[in-house]
This record gives sequence, structure tokens and C-alpha cells, in this order.
Amino acid sequence: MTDHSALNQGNGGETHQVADADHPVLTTNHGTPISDNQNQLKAGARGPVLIEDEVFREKMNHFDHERIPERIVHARGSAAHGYFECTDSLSDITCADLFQKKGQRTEVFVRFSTVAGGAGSVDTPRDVRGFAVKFYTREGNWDLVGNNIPVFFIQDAIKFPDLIHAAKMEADRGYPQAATAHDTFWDFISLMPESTHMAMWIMSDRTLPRTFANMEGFGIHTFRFMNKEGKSTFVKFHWKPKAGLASTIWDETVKVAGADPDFQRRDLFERIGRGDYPEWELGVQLFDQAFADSQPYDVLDATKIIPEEVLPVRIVGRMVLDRYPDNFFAETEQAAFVPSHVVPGIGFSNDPLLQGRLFSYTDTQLSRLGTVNFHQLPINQAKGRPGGCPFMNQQRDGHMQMQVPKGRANYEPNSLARAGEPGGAREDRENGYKTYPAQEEGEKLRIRPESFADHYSQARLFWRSMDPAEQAHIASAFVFELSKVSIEHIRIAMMANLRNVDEELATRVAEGLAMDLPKASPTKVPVIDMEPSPALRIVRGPLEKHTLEGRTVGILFADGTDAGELKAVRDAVKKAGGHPITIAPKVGAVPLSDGSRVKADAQLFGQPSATVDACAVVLSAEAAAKLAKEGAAVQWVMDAFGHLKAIGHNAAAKPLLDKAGVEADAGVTDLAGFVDAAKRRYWDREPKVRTLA
Ligand code: HDE
Repeated sequence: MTDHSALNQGNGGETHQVADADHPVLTTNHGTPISDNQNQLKAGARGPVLIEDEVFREKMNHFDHERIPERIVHARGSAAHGYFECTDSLSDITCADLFQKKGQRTEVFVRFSTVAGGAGSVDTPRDVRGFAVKFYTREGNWDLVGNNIPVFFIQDAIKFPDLIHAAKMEADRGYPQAATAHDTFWDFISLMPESTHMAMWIMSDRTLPRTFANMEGFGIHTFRFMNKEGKSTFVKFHWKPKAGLASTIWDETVKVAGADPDFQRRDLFERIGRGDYPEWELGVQLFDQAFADSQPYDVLDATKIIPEEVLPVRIVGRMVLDRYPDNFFAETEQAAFVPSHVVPGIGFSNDPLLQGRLFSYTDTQLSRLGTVNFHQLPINQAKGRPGGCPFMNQQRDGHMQMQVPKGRANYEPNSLARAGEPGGAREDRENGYKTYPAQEEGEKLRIRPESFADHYSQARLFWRSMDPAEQAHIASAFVFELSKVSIEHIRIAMMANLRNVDEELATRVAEGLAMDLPKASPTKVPVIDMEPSPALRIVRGPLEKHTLEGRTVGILFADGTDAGELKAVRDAVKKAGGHPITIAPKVGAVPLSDGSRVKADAQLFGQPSATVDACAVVLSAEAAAKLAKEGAAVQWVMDAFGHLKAIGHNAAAKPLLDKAGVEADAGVTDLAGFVDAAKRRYWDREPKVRTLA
């Protein structure tokens, strides 16, 4: 008989790693030490496996249940930890703890997301981005769950399931994933004129942000601040990116999606890793009822903005994201953002979209995280309260209860303290959360107020506020999306709505689709010409920043590149705050002019120029001639030009640029002028490189 005792004692695997000083003993979930993590328990070396093998069963059982339902919307997301710092006290306006003192810091956890795609979809579809901030204040968690666009598609929450069903992949065919360019989405939009303003935003460059750090964020709804005296002030929240607003060209976005589906997640991870912490200013628009009454629209209507030119944004804080999560699932996936989670000093308005959200988010966590105890997960704990996480109440039990409450005080009131037992927590009439005692009365009605009836004036305002380059992008995006609509009457209905926005826009889109303009759709109220708001622009707007700070520069080099030139470009980029990425046909060890050999950060095929913000080409004459015959190299340069990026090059690289059709302009420079040129995009080049609507 063979002696199998050695195998049964746990040394039967090829990868033979055992516990030692660096590695603790492996155990089952209930703590039993494991002797063999390589083999199932079998009857004989080649025999059948045995069901009594708890080590195997437990491991596989746990694995089988690793996934939880993904978020019904905003499933694809990336997050980071950081802090909020109050820079201007709002103590006269709100008693919210985090706004009391200049310099006061509050921990935050922020998750950015796309809306329509599944958890595994690409980072860069044309889509709204979620911008959800959890503030761990000393008086509990406040979730400011916003987007990177200041308006929304619909006015009433009851339409949300319809909107999302129409936007997500079509029910019968299961596609498209993370894309609005399809029948059902535009069918819904064309039939819901209130969504026209948001449709303008999603066709704009706002839905193609370069990175998360280059986006604005908005709370969208009108909220309330309340101060100690109980006085209420209406407030709208704005996040302004320190890195400036920056977006991609559509062609570039499509190529980024192919080259790196995790582009924005990777950027967040790497940016934090190298200390380029994403940062935003928090701004507020504060107003009272008299201001609200004086506006040509209703401040309770989430399809409307208050232009910054009408009501300036007051900066009251800054937020820095300086720590990537340790574990994606435990933190990013299990984070539960709930807009109804507010803290003393912050309240709601009657916006019917906001009011519907106050129900939906807790409800969705129950299905997604599976228990009323989701607040006990580390990422969701109210850890800002003094003493760690002392939520105190008489709620008990439920799935996945992590706490072991002592004593009998699971009800209130009780008099147990008088008998020497712990009596549990009690309300705080003075400092506990107080709802603003707004006066309300009215008939019970399912009705939309007349003040919500204007669906086009702000869509027009948006169009007329844009830079000509952005207008061309918007018109072209409509052409692209509507050309993917296969049912003709949907396209016609959408065009009929666009005529109410702006005749020029409608004409350009119709020409791009080679269709006749239909009659404008009827409007309930006249469309007003509002004063344009330049603050809404990205291109040549107040937040377009000419800088290399936090941006990436691809440096294409190859065998024989001049060592001094390569070093000089890298150093100059770093000095200007940029992040150089050297790219070569082979990554291993590239021989330079001085005989030295250097490794490249990335390989030419793997790092298309679409993935960097500016491009330098530093080649020997031989390499330039060789690369001019290499499709990937020609495309690299051609895309850099086509995506309106700066291209710095040495003289020897010229043949490659010529082959790629690069024409001289302010963005095409020698290496000496490159770093300055690399701080921006060249919008004037665009008409030379593509036909836009
Ligand atoms: Fe959401 N939304 N939403 N939404 N939303 C969710 O909650 C919902 C809306 C936003 O990173 C869900 O936890 C309704 C506006 C973000 O985890 C769900 C309505 C704005 C995130 C939900 C809206 C948002 C969500 C899905 C119409 C900007 C991701 C998973 C009344 C102000 C949060 C979840 C994260 C997520 C419902 C409209 C932003 C189903 C009913 C407007 C950033 O509860």
C-alpha cells in the first residue's frame, strides 16, 4: 500500500508555500487552520472528491457569492478618500458643522461614475458623470450626491424609471451598452420636451471629460441651509476643479475607450499615487424666496440653472482627494450614497425630483447591499462623530448585524438607568436635527406647476453661451446620435424640438443628416431669449486652464534618439508640473545616441496618443524614416494633430510628421517651444482636420 500520510498533511501542491514569519497561518472563515490549499479532499490520489471537504466547500461557496447586484444606475464608478476644508465660514447662514470655522477639515469619500453602463463598461462613453460626496461630519454623514452637469432630464421623479429604461441597453437585444445613440433613448427624449435642456448638455463636451479631476460637480437641486436661529436660505452647490475643465474630442474619446477602458479610473489611481491630488473648490449660490420669485423660471425645477452671471457662486471650501481606496469592493462598491442623509443645518426644497430621490436611495441600498444594516459597513459608518462611530439608537438586529448591544434598553422611553442599568440614548431637543418648518397647504393633486412649463429657453441659453468650437461639437454630436436612430419619426420629432432651441442649430443638424426640417413642435409658453452665460463654456471659458500641471505628455522616441534631447524634454515637462510618459516601439532597453540604453514607460501600440494630453516626437533620422512606414507611429502623430494637441519635435522627426499630414501651426513647435505650447489645445486647427456640422 502507498503511504499518503505526507499528502494528507498538506504538502501535496506544486506551489508549495507555507506559513512563516512573513505569512500568517491560513484558516477557514471560522478559524480552523488549513494544511493544504492546493488539493481537494479525495478518496485516493486519483479518486472521487469527498463532500465532507469543508475547506473546499467553504472557499467555493464564498466565491460563488462574491458579486452583489450592481447599482441600477451609476454602476461603473471609481472613488477616493480625502478631506474638505472650510475656507469661508457660513456660520451665519447654516449651523452645519463642516461650514462653521475657516480651516476646519472634514473627511470625505467621493465616487465618480457614468450612468448608463454596467459595472464593467468603459470609463469614457458619452454620458453624464456622477459626482457623489460623502462628508463624515461630526454630526453625522452628509451625502451630496450630484452630477457633472447642473440640470437633469426630468422634472418629476416618477419619470426616472422610464428615463433609465429608455437610456440603458434595449430590452430585447441587450445593446447598446453605455450609449445614448439608439432608438429608445431618443424616442423618450423627443417625447419629453422638458429633457431638451439636458439633451443640449449631454451632446456637449461636458459628457466627454478628460479625467475626473477635470470636471465640475453640481448638487443640481435647490437645497436649504438653516442657521441656529432657524432662518432658512436656499442654496445650490457647485464644485470647481482646480485642474480646470478639460474634455476630449469625440474621435479621441472613442480611441481612448479602445486603448484603455479604465482610462479615468487609472488616471485617478495614478494621479493620487504621484501626488497630483485632484482638488475642487466648493461654491454656493445663496438666495431667498424674494430672489426665487423674481426669476423667469422655478428654482424647484431641476431642468433649470441659475446663471452664475445672475447669482455669483461664493467659494466656501476646498476638497482634496489624497488617498485611493485600499479595497475596491469594500469601499467603492459598498459605499452607499443617500441624498436624504443630511446633517443639522442642511435641508431640502420641494423640488419633486429631489423629493423622489429621498425615497429611492435607501430603497436601492436594501436591494444592493441586502440589509438595513448597510450603515455598519466601514465605508458607510458615521465615523466623523467624536469617539469613532457612535450611532446610538434602539434599532436592533437585522441581516448582518455587526454590533453586540449590551443590556435591555432596546426601547425608549425607559427608566432602566434608575435601576442602575444602561438606559440608552435620548433625543437632543436643542442640537438635534430640525426640519425647516415650511408652511405647506394645498389640494392633493397629480399636477405639474405652470412655472415648470418653459422647456426651451434655457436650452437656447446654453447653445448661445457656447464657444463656436463647442457649438460645432454639439451639432455634430446630434448628427452622430440621431443618425444611429433607425426609426425615422423619432428623428423628425427630435428635430421638431430642436427648432424651438435655435434655428441655426436645427438647420446645421438637419444638413448633417441630409433631412428636411420639420415644423417646430408646439410650445406651451413662448421661448425667451436670455442673456448668454459665458460661465457655461469649457472652450475659452473661465475654467479652461492653460497648464501642464497634472497633465500627461507622451514622448515618442526610438533607437538612436539623442540622449540629451530626450532628457531635456522629460525634465522640462516635469519642471512644468506635467507627467512625462516615454513611448517607444519596444519597451525593454532602447539604445540612445550616446550608447546608453533606457527603458520606455510604454509601448507604441499600447499607448496611443489619445491617452496623453500633449505629444513630443524625439527621433533619429533613421528611426523617423523607419517609423514613417509604421502604421502605429503615423497614427500616433496623426491623432495628436487631429485631437488638437501640441506636438513638439526635433528636426530629424520631421519625415514622420510629414507622413502624418501635420501642418505648421502654433501648436506644432520645436522642442524648445514645446512645454509652453503643450499647456493647451488648438481649437482653431479643428476645421482643418475634420468636417463638423
Ligand atoms: Fe440618482 N440614483 N436618481 N441621480 N444618482 C442612484 O442609488 C435616482 C439623480 C446620482 O456613486 C441610485 O445608490 C432617482 C440626479 C449619483 O453610488 C438610485 C432619481 C442626480 C449616483 C438613484 C435620480 C443623481 C446615483 C442607484 C430621480 C444628480 C451614484 C445606486 C428622482 C443630482 C451614487 C444608488 C454612487 C445613484 C435614483 C436622479 C446622481 C437608484 C429616483 C438628479 C451620483 O437610488
